[in-house]
Amino acid sequence: MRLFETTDAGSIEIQIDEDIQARHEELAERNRQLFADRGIRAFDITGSVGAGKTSLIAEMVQRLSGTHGVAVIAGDVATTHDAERVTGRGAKKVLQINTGGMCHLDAGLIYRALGQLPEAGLDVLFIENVGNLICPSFFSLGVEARIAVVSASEGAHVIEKHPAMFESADVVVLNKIDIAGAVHVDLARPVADLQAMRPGIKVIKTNCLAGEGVDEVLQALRLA
Ligand SMILES: Nc1nc2c(ncn2[C@@H]2O[C@H](COP(=O)(O)OP(=O)(O)OP(=O)(O)O)[C@@H](O)[C@H]2O)c(=O)[nH]1
Ligand SMILES: [Mg+2]
Repeated sequence: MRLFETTDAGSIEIQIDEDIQARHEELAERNRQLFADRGIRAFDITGSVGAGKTSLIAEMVQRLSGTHGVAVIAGDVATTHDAERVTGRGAKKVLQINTGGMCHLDAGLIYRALGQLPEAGLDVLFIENVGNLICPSFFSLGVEARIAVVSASEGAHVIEKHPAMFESADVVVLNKIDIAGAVHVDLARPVADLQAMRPGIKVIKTNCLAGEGVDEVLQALRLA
């Protein structure tokens, strides 16, 4: 966004983008400090609508709940469906944020939700961002790592069409490998695009319905 102020001497551009971005970074830093103080390792799980974010989180929570104090914050425009799907997997707390229309979570929203988490006994927090590959990539939440989930049914060119998301990811999960053939997608293409964009980035193929590859995701996050 660009904002101009008109004076007798002409128009002056006010650097509103930079100011807003700097404010978001400050809020993210406050979260980062809070996570560090409370010994919580937090992860931002992003990806398109229906990519498999909730399915992956539910599988990870199930595997970790015996050894870790896990909490989940699920972000969606509306409904509590995702929080309900994760409930019963062993998390100590599951919260749902409804953005009411906003296409991403931000550090301020997360900070407010953190006030609802137990003060003690948590060491892992999974944050499911709102489903899309655009807005969430521009907002840091103050987490340790971002996991971008992309599914085979999003097509072979999804990586190159959404560079900001994949440039900001620390781990990429390529989900729904079981249906790649049915939707005529050769997974070699997104994998090659990722390696060209981010040489050496960890890319893990999963079938979250069957739980395949989930242990590898946990290893990549140094949770197993
Ligand atoms: N075939 C197949 N289906 C999957 C897989 N993972 C998830 N699904 C299905 O895909 C649909 C969407 O999965 P979700 O986990 O809800 O996806 P999401 O990214 O959380 O979706 P939003 O929160 O709406 O953005 C559900 O019907 C899942 O059962 C997979 O690996 N293979
Ligand atoms: Mg979901």
